[in-house]
Amino acid sequence: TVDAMTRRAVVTGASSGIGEATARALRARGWDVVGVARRADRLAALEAETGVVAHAADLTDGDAVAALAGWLDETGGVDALVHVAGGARGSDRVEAGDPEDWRWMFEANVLSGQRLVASLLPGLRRAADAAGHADLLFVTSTAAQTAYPGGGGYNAAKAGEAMLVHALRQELNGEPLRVIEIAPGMVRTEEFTLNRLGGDQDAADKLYEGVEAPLVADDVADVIAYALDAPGHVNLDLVTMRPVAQSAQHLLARGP
Ligand code: 8X3
Repeated sequence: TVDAMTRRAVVTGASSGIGEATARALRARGWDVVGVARRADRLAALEAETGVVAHAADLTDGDAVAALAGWLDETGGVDALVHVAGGARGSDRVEAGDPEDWRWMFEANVLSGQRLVASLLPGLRRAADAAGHADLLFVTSTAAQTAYPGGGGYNAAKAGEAMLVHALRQELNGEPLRVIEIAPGMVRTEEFTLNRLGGDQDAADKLYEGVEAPLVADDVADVIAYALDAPGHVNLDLVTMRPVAQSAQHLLARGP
């Protein structure tokens, strides 16, 4: 039986990186967690280890997102949507951008967020009625705030996602629904930069070279958990977080 006091979070992007770390962190703090990603094998391993319930789904598929919402409703509802899935493809100048990369980035970062809101909001509203509040948390990026050469497609997509979040918070004004944005700067995860650079490990390593302590996924997961566990009237609108060595998007201290 589901404990009526236990809150339940859906974490997207749960197969790796910040999403996986967040699923683990919430679980460790007593949340029921549903982990969503495409890679069913990785989710199954996470489920076996942590009790995070695996739900394989492709967020670019509207039917799959609607099915996720239906399944949540039938199995105890949802108190928090934690949308971490997303990412970057390519670091080309705007003039050389690959339209497929750009399309993927808008799908992954902007449209998937809209789909999740459209499908999960009714269930989140029911949870808020029962529990006092419910939450929608989005992991954007400092790339949503400051552009950089080679960032055009990702900057545009993440800024688009951030604007979706800002509009949503205003639309939900007056309802007990918190809309939270966490914007991390340089985080070293296994896959983010590797995916962006088409699997070029050397180039990925170079990006972090000499940076003494980039953020790690657990750092972001801790802040997400804090935001969700904060008293229900407290909304962390926007948390921008960077490693100390990165005092601005372009000001990165590198050691020898
Ligand atoms: C990733 C941060 O600085 O690589 O979201 O764009 S950055």
